[in-house]
Amino acid sequence: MQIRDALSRAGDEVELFGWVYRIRSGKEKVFLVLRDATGILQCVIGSEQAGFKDAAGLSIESSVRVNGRLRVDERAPGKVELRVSGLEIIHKAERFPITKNQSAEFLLDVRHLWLRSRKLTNVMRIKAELLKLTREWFEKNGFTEVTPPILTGSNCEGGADAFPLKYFGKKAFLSQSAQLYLEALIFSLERVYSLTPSFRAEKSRTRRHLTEYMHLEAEAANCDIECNLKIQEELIAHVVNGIAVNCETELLELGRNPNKIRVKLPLQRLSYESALELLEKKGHPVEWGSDIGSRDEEIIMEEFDQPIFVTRYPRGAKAFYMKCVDGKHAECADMLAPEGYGEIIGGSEREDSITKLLERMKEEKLNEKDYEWYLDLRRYGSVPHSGFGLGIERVVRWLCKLDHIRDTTPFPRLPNRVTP
Ligand code: NSS
Repeated sequence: MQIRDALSRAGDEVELFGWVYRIRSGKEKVFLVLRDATGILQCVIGSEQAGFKDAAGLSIESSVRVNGRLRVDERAPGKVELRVSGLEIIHKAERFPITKNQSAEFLLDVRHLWLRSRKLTNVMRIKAELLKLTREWFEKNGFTEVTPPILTGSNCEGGADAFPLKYFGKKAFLSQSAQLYLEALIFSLERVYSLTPSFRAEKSRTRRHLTEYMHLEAEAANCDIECNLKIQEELIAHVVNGIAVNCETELLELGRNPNKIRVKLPLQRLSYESALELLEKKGHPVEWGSDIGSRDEEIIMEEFDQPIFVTRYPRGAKAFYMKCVDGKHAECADMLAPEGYGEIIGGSEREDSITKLLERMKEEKLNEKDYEWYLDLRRYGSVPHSGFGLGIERVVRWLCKLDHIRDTTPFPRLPNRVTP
């Protein structure tokens, strides 16, 4: 039996497996708080029991099997405790290196052990629910899941932060985005999505950049920017509102009020120019033509308690594949999360004319040869289409109200860290 079930079975005789989460021993009794994947439970062993001495000698994180009778006890966490009549020690742990108040760097060094903490356990559960709800939404809405490559010869988001690698004497990279491949796949499947790791060699040490992250991307044929934003809104509302219900316990334990994250549609839209006006008013002027940086987004989002879209950035500030409008802007939008969290989605309508695409590639000094196959997509039955990429860890950080993105993923990859 697991602990969650045991908590509602007062009066029953049960057997449980767990790790020692806390231990307090006295002359008469040993109090063991055990944890398993589902919760924590107080277990009491009296001095009259055969296992009393063994229990008193246990250490934090030892693994044990216990049996006995459950009874109501108002003072116990969960208000139920186990009166132990039998104890089997599976492994007596060495002295556990993690104690209270340790530095963030130390906790990263022992990440493989720190993953056992309540905080990270709750975060990983919320992340799993996010992935489940995401797939659920796409499957219900006619999208087919596809598996684009991670090793690539064609950069999607520009060379500066791509990880290069040796590939049998040729130049290759770790994928920054599956987008170009998803664009190829809409010509057969029309609506596709993928969930893959993306890699960014970002040297900037911010609280929202990982060098490896989970990238959820979607692409749809016959879909303009309006259709694109509608897909994003509905997806985010389904996922976030689902988490507010399905992960209530985990959110509360993380100190997050589930009602605070609920998304109400439609999301507000702010043009790039209005965003600049807001920044100017708040004493953070940004020059027209520049991208809106991390800090700027945080400042903008202090003003909102729902996610918003910032639309139509200057085309020079964005990637080559975005459709241009009015000669100046790109038909794109970033979704920013509230409470200062900033960008969680980047999306756009794609340039479907080969002539215009080639012009933009020239401007960006991209080598046509590297994108020959991609240009073919505009030669054979080109179609208006759109897509977007959502950073899974960015969304988890917002929902779990985490200070740093490193705690959204089991083994964070940061500029100064590839182990454990
Ligand atoms: O660079 S993006 O804004 N856009 C793309 O890569 C498009 N090619 C996606 C597409 O249209 N298919 O990245 C998309 C999202 C962005 O909004 C963030 O939420 C997330 O990917 N992202 C990151 N998350 C964590 N760490 C890093 N370094 C990171 N970079 C982007």
